[in-house]
Amino acid sequence: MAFRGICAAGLVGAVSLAALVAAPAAEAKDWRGWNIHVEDYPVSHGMEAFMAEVTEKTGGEIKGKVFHAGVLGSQPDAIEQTRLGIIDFGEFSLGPMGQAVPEANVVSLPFIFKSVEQMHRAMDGAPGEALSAGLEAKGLIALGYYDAGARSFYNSKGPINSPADVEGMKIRVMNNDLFVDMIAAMGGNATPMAFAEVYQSIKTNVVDGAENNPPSYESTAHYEVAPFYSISEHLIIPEVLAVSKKTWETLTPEQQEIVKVAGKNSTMLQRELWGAREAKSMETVIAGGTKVNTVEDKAPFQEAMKPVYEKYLAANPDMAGIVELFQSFE
Ligand code: BDP
Repeated sequence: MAFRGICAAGLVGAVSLAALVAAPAAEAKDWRGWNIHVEDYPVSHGMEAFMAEVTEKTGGEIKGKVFHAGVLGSQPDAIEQTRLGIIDFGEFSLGPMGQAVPEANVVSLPFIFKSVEQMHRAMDGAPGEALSAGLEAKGLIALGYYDAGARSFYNSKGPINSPADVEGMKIRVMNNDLFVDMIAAMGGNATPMAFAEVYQSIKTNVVDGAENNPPSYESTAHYEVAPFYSISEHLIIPEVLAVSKKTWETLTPEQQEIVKVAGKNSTMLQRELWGAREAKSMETVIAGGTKVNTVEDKAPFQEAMKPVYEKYLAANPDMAGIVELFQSFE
């Protein structure tokens, strides 16, 4: 009892001393940022630039660290933790986001965008605003939409040229029922799986392949175990740099403005870096032995996706307007 009393007294002493030393300055914020990618990746450079600008412009009131390579957990878990404010910010694919934010699923519909350029215009315009509103309703403040190019199929068996080539294949997909339906519509078997497990799963034939953009195919070394890359570009899924609404609400209006501007600047930087990395990644995988083929006729793939759209709209009739908004955006 006496011992505890001394400890308690010591603690009180330490606390009041700290309070005196820290005196008038506001408590500095120390943010944790989630990132799934390795340090040398366009997303990672964008996030580092964002954090550096926020720290500089707030005069150190907001500091933080970006945790790369998914060390803070898988993407679906990180989305939840950011919504709860356990993680302060992150850069997420809108693919797995669809499970939490219904609006996000619109950009996971195969072939919803006509091109990456159209995707950028849409995300910077009214469709992007509709999406940001959906994200905010689920506890995430969107600061900018990063580029993730287009996703294509790759596997260990052979080139894919038509949906029939996917038939019977085991394909890893991101965690979202829509992608399971997408593979099923071609007669394949989809396995939702964490990004970190894909390399080993292809290597040990748990799955035959997966699908992703060239930088992710290259940076994860998936090309070593799945050397057939077939340019199908069936998904163009933007990504979002987002701050937890819980964290956002602790900021002063001035700090919020700084964070917003830094988010926009980092988005421009990331999009610039993306194009160069895509080209470099293609060179790397080809030098590493990847056989690349381009799907000449995408129409059969688009045709095969009709039931995916129908099922999605039947289950989410309230999303019809936003699907139309994205499709009609020039
Ligand atoms: C990459 C995305 C990343 C996803 C990953 C995946 O940038 O957010 O986690 O694909 O397939 O292109 O899981």
